[in-house]
Amino acid sequence: MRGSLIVLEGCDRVGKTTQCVKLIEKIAAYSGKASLLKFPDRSSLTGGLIDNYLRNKLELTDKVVHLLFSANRWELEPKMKNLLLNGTHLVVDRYAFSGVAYSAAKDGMDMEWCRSPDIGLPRPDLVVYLDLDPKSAASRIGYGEERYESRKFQEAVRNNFLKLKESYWMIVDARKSVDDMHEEIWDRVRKTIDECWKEPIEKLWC
Ligand code: DGP
Repeated sequence: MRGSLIVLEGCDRVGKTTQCVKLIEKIAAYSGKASLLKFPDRSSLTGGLIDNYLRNKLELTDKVVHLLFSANRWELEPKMKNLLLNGTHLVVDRYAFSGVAYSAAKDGMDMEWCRSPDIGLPRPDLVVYLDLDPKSAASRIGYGEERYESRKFQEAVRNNFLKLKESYWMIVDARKSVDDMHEEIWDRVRKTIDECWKEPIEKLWC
């Protein structure tokens, strides 16, 4: 039985990482093998460049940085596939949807162009999108430390995310308490785990 691929998405400071940690514990207790991945993976070669870019220590053109983020995901594609085929459930903190939503929020960046380098990555069985008004997110601890954390930019990112919504997405109101959100997410994730092993891993945007 293959594992399920669960992706958490959303703008900055909406609480994705907290939900990922709670979810991974729950999945591990429910069905054994579970792994948490995070994009960008700042530990790889491309991840080091991305980290410097996000902390405003390196300037790169928009198209170059977009392709770097995508390469950062492709670097982990063989590992993701192996884990899924070995029956490990994956919880992924950000994925190709962030790639499109953030890059296409920049002037002169076309959404279809932004989508193309990630075509063919493993398609998630479920995308959990945490939705929060950027005004509320801006009041959360640590906001504004990195490159993309400005209200206007986050508004554009949020609009883009909502354009990317597909049948395998669930939208969660991130104004709810951590525990209420977790319960809502877990209910859907459990159903996904129970169902998706019957289907092959699909390819994203193919
Ligand atoms: P995080 O480590 O989750 O705070 O993400 C770092 C920042 O990078 C965050 O502002 C979202 C942004 N980001 C994540 N993935 C991508 C991507 O593929 N492309 C672009 N342009 N930005 C991304």
